[in-house]
Amino acid sequence: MKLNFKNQRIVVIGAGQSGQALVRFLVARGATVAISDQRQQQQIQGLDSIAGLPIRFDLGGHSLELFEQADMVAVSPGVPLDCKPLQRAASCGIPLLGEVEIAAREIDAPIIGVTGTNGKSTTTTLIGKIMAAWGKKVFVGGNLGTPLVEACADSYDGVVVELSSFQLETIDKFHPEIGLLLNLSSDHLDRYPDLSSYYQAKLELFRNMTVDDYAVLNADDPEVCRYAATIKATKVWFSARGRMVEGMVRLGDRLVWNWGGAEIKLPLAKLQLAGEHNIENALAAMIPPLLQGCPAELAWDAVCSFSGLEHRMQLVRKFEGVSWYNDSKGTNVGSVMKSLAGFAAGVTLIAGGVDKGGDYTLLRPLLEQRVDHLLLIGAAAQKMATELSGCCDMKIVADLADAVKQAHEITTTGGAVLLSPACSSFDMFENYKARGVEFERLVKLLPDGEGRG
Ligand code: UMA
Ligand code: ADP
Repeated sequence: MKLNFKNQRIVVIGAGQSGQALVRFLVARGATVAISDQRQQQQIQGLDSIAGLPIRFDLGGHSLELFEQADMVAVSPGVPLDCKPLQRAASCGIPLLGEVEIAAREIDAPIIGVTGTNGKSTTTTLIGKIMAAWGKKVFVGGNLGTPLVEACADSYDGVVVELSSFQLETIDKFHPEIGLLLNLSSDHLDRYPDLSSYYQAKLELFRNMTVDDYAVLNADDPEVCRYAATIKATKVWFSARGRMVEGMVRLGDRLVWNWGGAEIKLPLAKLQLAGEHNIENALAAMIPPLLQGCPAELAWDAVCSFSGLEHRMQLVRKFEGVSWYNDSKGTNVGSVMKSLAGFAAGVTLIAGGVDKGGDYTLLRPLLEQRVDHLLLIGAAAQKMATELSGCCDMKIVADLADAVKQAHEITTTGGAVLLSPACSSFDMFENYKARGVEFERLVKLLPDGEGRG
């Protein structure tokens, strides 16, 4: 059901990408809009895009009376629901709706929602590539980068949206036709009191789905299997370890789609994306388009033509016999484990940033086997050093530039330097992309013939 915004007093909280997109959307629908952010104007990027609009700016802190007098508060994903202004609005009985909920009410096209702890962006992108190759006009966005509300400006055959737990916390009637849960492991414990609350936020994806909808689930993930019974949608499983017969399974050097009596086999060798985890992503991404009737060979060709997103295990440079990889999107312990698993030995790992409450000790076996040197940066450095003490040679360094300089000096020929932080970036950078861009810049500037002996 569409919401009526005409002459409604709406406060948008958070003036980042989602907040700015919400403002444009709400103003176009006749709402009386105020935007509120704890940061000062000069600290916020992109405000120019809404500067000329007839809205009230409440920057450098949240004015509580604004929240008390609103008809509705539109919530950016990065704003926790327990912050003071949202608590105040809630206590006044004012509805709090997230950007995804607001956007989805306006979208007529079938929605495919992708969540999980890791692999969301890659899988979302792959589904988008398949749909485009199939000739569909498709919107691809959400947590991936373009806020979902941008999809309301046009009409599409299909919408593929990456959904974070933050975005799913503030849904109400949001109802995708197909929902994917890729995996569940520890993340964002700086926002959630415990792991179960984080998992519950992810499971909100399925809350309004019925047996007429599809839930695409990972049969290899014990936590996903544990929660599957709570999901009402028809389950379609995938397994990179050949765990079941019906669904999308990897069997040896082939993937096999067994559904509705049909069996289709496709060759894995064509896949460009490296790593076991990307096989999981590829299997999962194939399912929604196939359920919608896309020819399997066409879909698989689209998956195989994709070589990966930036800031995920990207080879930046081979320099003086050392390979430098940017995995700035490795922002939790589980993703760093997958990234390290791709190396045999001889790694210098650069990690650290804002601690998200992850259990770094899970990294110990992989560090012992594959990492020679660990260079730690940012707010979490001391905590990581304590939890990982004795695994390998390790050092807390001043910042990313210092880490790159020292990595250049200590990494032996034939080895690799990997930026895979296991933390978010917000202590030192605008976001993970800015961190990855800076890493690449520093690596490309490394002087010939200096440093390593
Ligand atoms: N803010 C307040 N008050 C608060 C808290 C925050 O005013 O109490 C303000 C901040 O000062 C800041 C603004 O809120 O100016 C930022 O809002 P936001 O964090 O929601 O950021 P956006 O720019 O709108 O980006 C969001 C997602 N960010 C987060 O969820 C943290 C982006 O995901 C997403 O791409 C974008 O919407 C478009 O949909 C990024 C992310 O890090 C990639 N996501 C997390 C992750 O992947 O782990 C969940
Ligand atoms: P997300 O959007 O969920 O953060 P991405 O596709 O951006 O996921 O990948 C981020 C990092 O997570 C990658 O660099 C990789 O290390 C790891 N990763 C990707 N896919 C998976 C997966 N299916 N399982 C576990 N880790 C993964």
